[in-house]
Amino acid sequence: MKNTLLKSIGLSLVMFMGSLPAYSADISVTEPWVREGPPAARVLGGFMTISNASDKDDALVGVTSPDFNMVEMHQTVMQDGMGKMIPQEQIVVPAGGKVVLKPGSYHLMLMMAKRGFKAGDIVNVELTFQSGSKMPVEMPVKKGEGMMDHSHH
Ligand SMILES: [Cu+2]
Repeated sequence: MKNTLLKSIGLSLVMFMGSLPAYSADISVTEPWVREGPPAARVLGGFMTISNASDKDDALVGVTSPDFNMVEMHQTVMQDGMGKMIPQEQIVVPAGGKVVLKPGSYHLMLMMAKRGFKAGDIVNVELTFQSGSKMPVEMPVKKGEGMMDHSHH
């Protein structure tokens, strides 16, 4: 009884932290965040670092969110001096390495939002990997001036 309670508290903590491995000992997600958009924005960009401690390549192959009707994986590439977003079937997480999803590079495109989001809100997503593991991640919404939050007034 007591043990069960402790376990569920531990699980809640993992869910709350959002950056610890949940279902795979090898894959971990750190620094997840979603860039705040205009108040009526229905498309937002999501970013995180995904690390793979195993000796086999893995790949992010799917993302779902209860808060968005569609989530795609994109890569921003420069074409003719313009940033263009290319949909990706998967994002490889190399063995013993990591992939960084960040503005101007790989990112999650959270589309058809079911409600508005502002800085301080949380976007829940579930990541599916090629290895079959799934991982829930809580992504805090932040203002998007790089990694630093410079307030403009
Ligand atoms: Cu995009």
